[in-house]
Amino acid sequence: MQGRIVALSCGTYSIDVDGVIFHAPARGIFRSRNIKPTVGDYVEINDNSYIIEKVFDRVNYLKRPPIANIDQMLIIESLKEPEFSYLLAFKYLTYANMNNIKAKIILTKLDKQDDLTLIDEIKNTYSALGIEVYVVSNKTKVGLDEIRHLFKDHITCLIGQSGVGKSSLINSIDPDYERRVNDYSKALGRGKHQTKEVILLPYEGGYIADTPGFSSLELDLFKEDLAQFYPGFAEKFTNCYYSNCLHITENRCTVKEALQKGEYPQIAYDCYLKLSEQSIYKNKRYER
Ligand SMILES: Nc1nc2c(ncn2[C@@H]2O[C@H](COP(=O)(O)OP(=O)(O)OP(=O)(O)O)[C@@H](O)[C@H]2O)c(=O)[nH]1
Ligand SMILES: [Mg+2]
Ligand SMILES: [Zn+2]
Repeated sequence: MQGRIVALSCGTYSIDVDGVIFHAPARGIFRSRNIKPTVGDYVEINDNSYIIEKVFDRVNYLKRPPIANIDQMLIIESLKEPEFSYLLAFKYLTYANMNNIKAKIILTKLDKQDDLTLIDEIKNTYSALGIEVYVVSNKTKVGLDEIRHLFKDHITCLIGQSGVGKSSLINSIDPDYERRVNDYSKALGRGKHQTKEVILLPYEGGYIADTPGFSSLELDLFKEDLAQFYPGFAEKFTNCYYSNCLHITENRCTVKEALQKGEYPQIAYDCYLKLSEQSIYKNKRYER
């Protein structure tokens, strides 16, 4: 029989076969072939031994958080505790583009943020790049009705640092899930890493993946990947004069031309410069 891995705990996989959950280990052979069945994988289970025998080809695979076959990423950022970070949002968006996954942004903790100009600025910046931004409060429940439709028939991965309210968001849209949540620690300046494992929860004909939060430092992107996959760069990149253009010091760069004409948001470009500066070259040949 065939099904989808929805959880992995202590070496045992939970597999959803037409709505019934089976628990199964993986065949030892996978390790030697360097295949590690992952949450999201579509697999074949032996009807007698209940062991996972085959992992079907993946549409995509993320190393961080470990998950396969998702068709949308919802980037979760809180407006306060922790503060909204453009850098992090742009990093996640680049990561989504690299993996050919559509992404949208959900801002949480609206109840904690009085600065509506910040929300407008965030919305304007991303709408100029064709990226949708939704604003919710898991406390007052404002904005939740506007996001429910996003999940229908999709396999959605929630991604964002610890404490932003990923698990809270799942509880808000379906209180039956009772996902455990933990306080944001003001002393530590971050969440307390409540969610430890990736899990797929069935919702509206699809699944929502709750995932452990991780910080910006734990997601490494190379300079070349940023230059190619940064939001809004894809179409322009191919038209730059240099095929390995980093859109920084080069002449005849279509990204910089768009920026000068006001067609590319300055905030986005400033974050690009910072992210590029923080990252290293994939190809040593280009080091200058
Ligand atoms: N005021 C307010 N608090 C919220 C909101 N959303 C989440 N929280 C609180 O933020 C804290 C962290 O929420 P979690 O849902 O555990 O965050 P998470 O993103 O799942 O964190 P990890 O599992 O550690 O990655 C909890 O104390 C929640 O009650 C919101 O919209 N408003
Ligand atoms: Mg969580
Ligand atoms: Zn360029």
